[in-house]
Order: sequence, then structure tokens, then C-alpha cells
Amino acid sequence: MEIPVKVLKIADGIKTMRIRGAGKIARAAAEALKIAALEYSGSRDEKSFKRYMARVADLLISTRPTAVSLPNAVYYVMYRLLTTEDRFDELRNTVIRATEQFIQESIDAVRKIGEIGAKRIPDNAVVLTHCHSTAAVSVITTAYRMGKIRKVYSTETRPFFQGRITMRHLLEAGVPAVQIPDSAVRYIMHEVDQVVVGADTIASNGAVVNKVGTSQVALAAHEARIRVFVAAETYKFSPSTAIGELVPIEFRSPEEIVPKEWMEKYKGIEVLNPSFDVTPPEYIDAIITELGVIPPQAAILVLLDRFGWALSKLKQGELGKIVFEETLEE
Ligand code: RUB
Repeated sequence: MEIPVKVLKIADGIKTMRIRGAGKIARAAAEALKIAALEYSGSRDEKSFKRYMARVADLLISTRPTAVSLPNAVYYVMYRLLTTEDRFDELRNTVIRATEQFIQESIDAVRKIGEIGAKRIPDNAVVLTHCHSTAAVSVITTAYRMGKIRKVYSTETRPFFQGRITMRHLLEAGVPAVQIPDSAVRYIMHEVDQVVVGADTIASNGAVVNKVGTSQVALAAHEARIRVFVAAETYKFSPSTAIGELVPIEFRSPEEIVPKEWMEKYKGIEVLNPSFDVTPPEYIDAIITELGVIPPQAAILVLLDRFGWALSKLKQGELGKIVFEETLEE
């Protein structure tokens, strides 16, 4: 059976960044799996349904490479499906229940991170954030409601300008916010009390992969002795990094950087557009998760707690690069 158009649209939305931000991508993928299950009209045997869902899972995972929240959301649902032996109707229900559960847990996690993180913001604070992170905004707006925030500096976040989304959210919440160019971060850092950013992926050693420029922000904060907090749900932790896999960094189109005509005019012009970078754990003071605040060095404990099942599969060399269709071929 063909993959439903609504599912293809979500996959395309993630790829082209109409849907963006690690948490939103994860929830959109879960929603796509739910739609796929609901719209399945193929043969009602268990194997055909599992194969079809595996194809949808692979498609969703292939849309963007860096945010581990995406495969983690898909594994969350597919693991439950692939380990269930039952009749078709029950399998379909398993998928629907798992997707709804993932989305609800994800929404709850962002709220919880806001509550936990806000307690760590000092009174009368000036905060700096980079890119648009729902989790970081949750911390900032919760702290603002507690009367703790004086001002927020939000970087533009070139070339895609996600900082404008942050500005919009902050202004709508009444938070006094100032948009600055990315290059002004070091200039402004002496005014800042705390940096709060999100994460796309957290490696087992506590390194944080987030929007390109985050590592420069962290470096400038380190120099000025300003604390850097990362707000991240536990599904941003990457199981495959525990066995030494690297986090793939997405490179996007040169046209996000230079005018389209240049590509025609200056044949062979080289442009590099990495979308993410890696901030080493030494530059991060704490990671705020829905389970509590941890030092980055404790990332492996979160991985063991949340993804113990995946880690045992990884030992067998299966999950690091899982392709669900192939898994079913065996
Ligand atoms: C978004 C980005 C965000 C993280 C965390 O990158 O780097 O900081 O995804 O966001 P892009 P959230 O716009 O390229 O997807 O806390 O919302 O998951």
C-alpha cells in the first residue's frame, strides 16, 4: 500500500523546515505514524501491517539527520509495534496508543522543564538564548511569570532566522526581549546572567548538538564566567553515541547563505552551511530535563535509564543504523 499523502506532507514539512525544532519534529513524526496506522487499508495480516509501518518509519527518519528526537520518537512507537504479537486490530491500536502517549509525554516534559529550569534562574536575571527552542522558551517564560526575568537577548540565528520565532513567542508572553545579531553575542555577554539554550541531540559524554552558533555562545559565556543551561527532554539523548557513533551534522542549501543568482553567476562558488554544531560538556553547566537537573557528565545515566532497552540492541549492532524494513526481513 502507498504511504498516505498526509504522511508524505508531514515528512516534507520536516525536510523543508516548515516543521522545525527537535521537539516539534518528534511530535510531528509520532502524529504521522498515527495517521499512517489509521489510514492503512492494505491486507489485514500482521506482517503486511508491520512492513508498511516500517516503511513509514524509515521515511520519517530519513527527513533530517541531526535531531535524535526524531528517530527516538519513531523507535518509541515502532519498538512497541515490533515487539507485539497480536491480531491486526490490536497492532493498529498499539501504534495509535503509543503515538498519543509519546505526544502527551513530550508536551508534559516541556512544561516540567519550564518549572524545573525556572527555579534555577536567578532573580532579576538577564538571559540570553540562541535559535528557537520550545524547551528553552518554556524555562524563560515560566521564570518570567515568577517575576525573575528582567530582559532576554535573543539571537537572530542566521541564516534561517529562528530567533525571530523566539522573539515572537517572548513578546506574546510579555517578556522584555531584545533581538541581536549572532555576531553581537560576545559584545553583550557582560550584561548576561545566564544562557539558556535547547538541544537537538545530547551525546553520552554530555556534548550538546544544537543550532550552529551555540558553541560560540557557550565559548563567550565561558570566557565571561556566565553559566550555560541546556533545556532538553530526555528523548534528545542519543543511544547510539553510547557505542561511539558520531552525531551526523546536517548541511543545508547554499541558497540559505548567498543569493540564488550567485550560484549561476560564479560557477563553482563554494558555500558551507552547517546547520548544527557541538558544544563540549566542559562549556555546559547543567542540562535541565523533565526528570531533573543533571551535569552534562551524567548524560550516560539518563541514557541507561531511558534507553536501556535500546542499548542492549545496540550491543548486537542493530539499532545504531536501524532500518525497520530490513529488521523485518530476517
Ligand atoms: C532548532 C534548534 C533548537 C533545538 C531545540 O533547529 O536547534 O534549538 O531543536 O528546540 P531547526 P526544541 O530550526 O533547524 O530545527 O526545544 O523546540 O526541541
